[in-house]
Amino acid sequence: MLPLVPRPASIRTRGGAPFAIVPGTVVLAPAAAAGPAEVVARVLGEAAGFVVPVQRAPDEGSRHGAGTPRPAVVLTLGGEQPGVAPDRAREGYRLTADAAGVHLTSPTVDGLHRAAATLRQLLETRATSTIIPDVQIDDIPRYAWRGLSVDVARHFLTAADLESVIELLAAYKLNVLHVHLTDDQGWRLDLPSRPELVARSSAGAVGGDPGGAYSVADWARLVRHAAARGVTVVPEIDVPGHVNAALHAVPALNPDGVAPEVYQGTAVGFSSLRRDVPETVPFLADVFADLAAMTPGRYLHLGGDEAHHTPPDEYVRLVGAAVQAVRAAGREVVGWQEIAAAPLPEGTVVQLWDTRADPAPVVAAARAGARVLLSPADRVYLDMAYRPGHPLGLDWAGCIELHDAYAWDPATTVPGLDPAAVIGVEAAIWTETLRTRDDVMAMLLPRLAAVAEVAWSSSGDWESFRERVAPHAASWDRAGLAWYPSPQVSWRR
Ligand code: TNX
Repeated sequence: MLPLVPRPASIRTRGGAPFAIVPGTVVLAPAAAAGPAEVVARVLGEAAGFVVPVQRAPDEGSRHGAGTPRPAVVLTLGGEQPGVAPDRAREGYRLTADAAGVHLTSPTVDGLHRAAATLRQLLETRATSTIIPDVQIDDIPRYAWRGLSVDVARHFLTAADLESVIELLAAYKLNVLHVHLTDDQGWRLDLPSRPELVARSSAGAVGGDPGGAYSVADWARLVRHAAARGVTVVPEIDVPGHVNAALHAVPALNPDGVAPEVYQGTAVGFSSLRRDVPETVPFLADVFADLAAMTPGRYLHLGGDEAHHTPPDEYVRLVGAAVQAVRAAGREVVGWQEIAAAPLPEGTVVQLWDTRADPAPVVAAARAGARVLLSPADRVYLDMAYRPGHPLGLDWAGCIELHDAYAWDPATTVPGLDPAAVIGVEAAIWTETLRTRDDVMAMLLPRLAAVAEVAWSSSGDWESFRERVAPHAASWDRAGLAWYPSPQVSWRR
């Protein structure tokens, strides 16, 4: 059994001679696939201990021509799969290896990134790091949206920390990094139109810990880093609740013009924007316009959760104003499940999280044309402790061991929800109790690998997963990533 996570749709091992990386091995790719080709070359080079260069592929169709006698890993764009939904087919890929060469084929660059992730696991989780077995892998994701939401507001993570999170996402074929940039405790992204937000509200964090924020240049680098691995960044500005940092930085957002103190606790639901304050709507327009200008991609996330101090009618009007700001910036809306109470444009992504709440409004929103992103807290809130007494994490949604994160089916988890409305699965990690990169990694690993398989693979098999994931510990160790040695797996390091 090849130790691949998430499990590919089809693996045929053929028992012939393997491909060996030797001095002289090259990566061949057309110019359009230079991104994944660089990733593949780096992975091969690290496994082999010498530099593997990238060369521009000769014209399509002539790749076995006289000009390429050297052992090669060849990337090709093509191989459309007719009859498969385009949002899934675009990331499908084929990987074949034999003694003569390795071929990665996908209709898109993103799909070549997924193929590269498979190739990387074939090298890093097996005993001989320079040999690829004689194999044909045909693979396609179950869901188009496979993400992780990271809270950098309660505790700050540096851009370098987030870059290592992006590496991890790419390694497990996750394609969305959702960044929860603002909350009561801090505002973490500098916006050119509103410099006072970061100037006044980024220094602190929960418990009086040091804060921080991303500059415009940091953010641009982060977005590029993600794109170079086939990962899309979805930034979240959380309104109309979770806004104490904004109210602190911008006194005019307060009805009496008086800014509240900075907040370093962990309560939720006490702050709110106000529709009758004249500054509110221009503020929403500015922040979402800046966010759109700074971030490529289709979506902006406007939060919308836990606005316990916003009267229901005002909540609907404020979410409406935020939706308008996102649309005016040319983007589509993502919001936490509470936004289902407001009228939403067709195609809005509603992110379900609160497994204690009645899902009926989300089911109704889906019937009216919304798509649903599944983040059920009792399965994928990776800030929940692994077990009672675990030194990190919360437990309001229960403890989540590796098996709990793995053993659920997105198609049946919400009663009454049309499975066709599910756009995907997103894990989340909130940082009230997590202060460092190691804290975050030790909560993500190994559970993020389990969620990745739920989101990518069409059927679950726990016994197979626990065997396949075991040797991944060795690559986490080599990469210097903290992880939790769940007793549910016989780890191999
Ligand atoms: C709920 S999930 C929250 C966050 C907390 C988290 C802690 C959501 C949309 N809101 O504000 O950080 O629980 O697990």
